[in-house]
Amino acid sequence: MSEILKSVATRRAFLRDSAKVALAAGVATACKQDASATTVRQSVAAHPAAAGGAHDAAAAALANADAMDAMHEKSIKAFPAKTSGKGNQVLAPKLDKGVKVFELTAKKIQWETEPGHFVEAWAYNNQVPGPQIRVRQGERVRVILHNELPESTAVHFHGLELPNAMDGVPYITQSPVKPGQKFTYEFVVPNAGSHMYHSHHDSAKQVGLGLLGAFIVEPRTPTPAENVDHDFVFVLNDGPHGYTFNGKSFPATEPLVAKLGQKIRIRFMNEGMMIHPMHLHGMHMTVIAKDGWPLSNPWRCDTLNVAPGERWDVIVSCTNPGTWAFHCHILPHAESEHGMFGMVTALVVQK
Ligand SMILES: [Cu+2]
Repeated sequence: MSEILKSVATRRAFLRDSAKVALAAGVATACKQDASATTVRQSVAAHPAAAGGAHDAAAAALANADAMDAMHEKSIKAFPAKTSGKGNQVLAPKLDKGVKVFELTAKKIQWETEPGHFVEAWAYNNQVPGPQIRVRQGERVRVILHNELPESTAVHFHGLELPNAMDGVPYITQSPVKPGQKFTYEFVVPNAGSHMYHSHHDSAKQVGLGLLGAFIVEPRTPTPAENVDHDFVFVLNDGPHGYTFNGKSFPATEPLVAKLGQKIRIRFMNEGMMIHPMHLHGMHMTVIAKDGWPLSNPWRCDTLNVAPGERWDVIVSCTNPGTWAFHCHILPHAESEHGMFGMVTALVVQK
């Protein structure tokens, strides 16, 4: 026993005097007493080192934060980033004896969703979303579809209560429109509201790749909702092009710009396969229509869930100046450790 204690004391003295801390590991043995000696030595030796370690950890955390913040700042500073191609452009009809004629050509193109990021798109008239069709309730409309795709296709007018033969669903209401063929849809526009048109053939692929667009029907008799300063269409998608607003991902999404005191209308349309709770900072939204149908009791919210196929119309009174984040609140659709991306834009209320 005394031999052991002596040995420990000797070791303690040695370790205290030793400038070479690294030796401690080699000195430790299987003996309990040796282990406690090592513990004492370690607590003595570790004390000055601990302060330095904390310093290093804080410096490393700061360096990490700086690197991550720089990526976030870069993506936000790039907004609104320029890309080639713009979707949802209003298509002017040709008039044929009182009929409004719209021609849609479906074909494969390259589409830039964010700077430098090109994807294969299947598009109407070389844009994603396809051109915006805007008509009035009761007008006669002809839509001529030209298929230049490598697959059959068809156009469904989503939300319009059309005669059956015009509903655009292959093998339910018509034959598929084969590559190289065309098909003519013609009808009197029955119901007003925010509607859509899209492929209804191999649609998980074709709509995901861009065969979609807004079909907006102004009511026969304008309502107070039509009396706004800006009317924005917001088509959401989440297919192979990523998380997009009107065919673009942040920072290439377009900001909504209004002046203080103005009233804006936003028409959300979800052409994707997931829900997207749209969240506006700084001001609330007043929901005025669902799937084109005016609500008898408009209600307010700041987060509006938009499910696949749904359209929601909201009014925002721009009472709060500034640049306000406006994004999908399923956060992996909007932000990563590299910064914001996908379903993010801003409402800019200018003084
Ligand atoms: Cu989302």
